[in-house]
Amino acid sequence: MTMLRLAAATAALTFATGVAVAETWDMPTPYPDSTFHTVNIKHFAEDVKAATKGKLEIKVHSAGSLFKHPEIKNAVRGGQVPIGEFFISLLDNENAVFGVDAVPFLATDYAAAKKLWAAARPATEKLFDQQGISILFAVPWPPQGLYTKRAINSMDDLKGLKFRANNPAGTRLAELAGMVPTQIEVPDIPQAFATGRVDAMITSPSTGAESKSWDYLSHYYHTQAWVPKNVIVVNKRAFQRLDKDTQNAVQDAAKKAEERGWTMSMAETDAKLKILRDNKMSVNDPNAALKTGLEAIGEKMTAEWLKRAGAEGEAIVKAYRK
Ligand code: PCA
Repeated sequence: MTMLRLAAATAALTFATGVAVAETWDMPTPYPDSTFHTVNIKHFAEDVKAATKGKLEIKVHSAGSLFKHPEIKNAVRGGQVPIGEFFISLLDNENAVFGVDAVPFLATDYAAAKKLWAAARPATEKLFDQQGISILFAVPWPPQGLYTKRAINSMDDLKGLKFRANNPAGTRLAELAGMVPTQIEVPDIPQAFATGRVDAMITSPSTGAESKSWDYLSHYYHTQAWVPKNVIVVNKRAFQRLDKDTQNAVQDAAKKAEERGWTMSMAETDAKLKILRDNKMSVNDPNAALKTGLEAIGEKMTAEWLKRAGAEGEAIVKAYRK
């Protein structure tokens, strides 16, 4: 008998005798293992395993290895997997509410991001609920900055650049700045720059450092343009199938993971800016021309977002600005 058959036989036996059966949940995530989000999620999985004494094991499949990033939400929705992580603003085209944290310059630091999440969470939960999905926790990336191959002193310097986007808001920003956007996932960044498909991006110091941006880029501008989030969601039916104790263990671990994740994120900016500097990237604040130019795009995109998000969007922004 092979080990696999033996394991299957043991599981069946355990089931037959009525002793709780260990369950494994496959969890697709989009980002590499060294990303702090992935580290946090693995910690979450360990907490769940310990609290349930191994009854529920969450197996993390990082870097889009089980499902590609754009497919993860629907994989959870359809029950192909019970749990998953994705970049919430990726769904901006499905419903503008999902894109509120990627509106440039609406919320640019952690305190604002926290307020914005509190304002947007109820509407976000409602939308997911209609799809049979519940939110377990959400964790922000550090504020987003601009990476380029040469000095950018004005909005004109951006014109014509091939811009790596990671959501519809990035695509729109590129268009408004006269750049040419291409959607590229984090694990594919080094290759996309190396082959010349793109030559600029806006992302966190975390992703720039993890992607070794100094190998193909030279300048980073700390624009702190927005603080976008990843969400970790479960399929409601899969969650309801768990016994009460296991459900509680998952929810407790999720609560801890959300707190830990925000703390980890806040520590990232300084740590990863140092890595960029250590690797001879030029790290600077944007000059006045670049800053005001990007802010003008932010204002335009805020107006566009409010229009798309309608009354629901207005309520979110009102609650946020209160
Ligand atoms: N890194 C991810 C999402 C935002 C970030 O900082 C990315 O670049 O796609």
